[in-house]
Amino acid sequence: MPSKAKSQSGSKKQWMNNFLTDGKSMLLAYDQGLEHGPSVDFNDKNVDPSYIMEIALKGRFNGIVFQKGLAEKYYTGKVPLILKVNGKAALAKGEPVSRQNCSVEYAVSLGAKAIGYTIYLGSAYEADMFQEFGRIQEEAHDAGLPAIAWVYPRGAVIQNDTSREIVSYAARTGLELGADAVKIKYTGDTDSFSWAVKSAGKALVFMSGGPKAPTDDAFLKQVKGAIDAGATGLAVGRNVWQHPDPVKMADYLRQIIFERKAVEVMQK
Ligand code: FBP
Repeated sequence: MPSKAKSQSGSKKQWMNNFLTDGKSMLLAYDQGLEHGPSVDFNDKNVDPSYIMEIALKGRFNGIVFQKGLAEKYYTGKVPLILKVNGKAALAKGEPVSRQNCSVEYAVSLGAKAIGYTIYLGSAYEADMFQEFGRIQEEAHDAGLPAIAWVYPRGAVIQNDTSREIVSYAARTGLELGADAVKIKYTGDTDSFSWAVKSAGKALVFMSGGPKAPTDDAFLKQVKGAIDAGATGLAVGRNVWQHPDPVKMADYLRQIIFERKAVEVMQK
């Protein structure tokens, strides 16, 4: 009995439709409490997941990324949910590995409209994550959900995780493993990021935000560079919810992503 995922292969289904506005997208990521620890990234305000849910709504984000515990206790259903089904903490040292902690079925029961999964490309454990993602992607498609892969090159063999060569390898890995969208780091300029976008083929490309940039303009220029390179959008966390006015930052991002404005001519 072929799975639904198999019977839909080759079809024109745009899996990411729930997260797109005119083909573009802006996602809010909030799994840093697990990934980095609360004392590294959070303050009195943004340690509260309800505050982030409010930013997602007021900032008109196309989606919010939560781990299952946050989704169970804080998700209000007003912004499409991407349920991250694996994750790791920052305390253990050595080659990175991130394993499944939530089933696709349970993610669906929490209201997920997409599944998120991190793959550490280059890690000694990459094969385990490739295999696990392969199964999860098929289960997600069977449930009618897209699978978004955070593809982060990491481990002792990775010298520079933002080089053209490595970021495009991450993008291609996501495509070949069946991701409907890949979340990758910015390479630093439009030309090199264009190659990563080409390498991702029909998998949509989301730029990962990274630590808070020193100025708004510095961050907005990266976003503009990624959009000019053909990225679908941005999946951002700290540069929004660490901002003193996250809704204003979301407005700047919308002007770049949806209106294609240059940073210099934006309404501020
Ligand atoms: P940021 O915009 O805050 O960088 O969030 C994007 C993200 O992918 C999060 O989903 C995740 O928690 C974090 O980055 C992982 O960061 P790291 O590069 O330290 O693994």
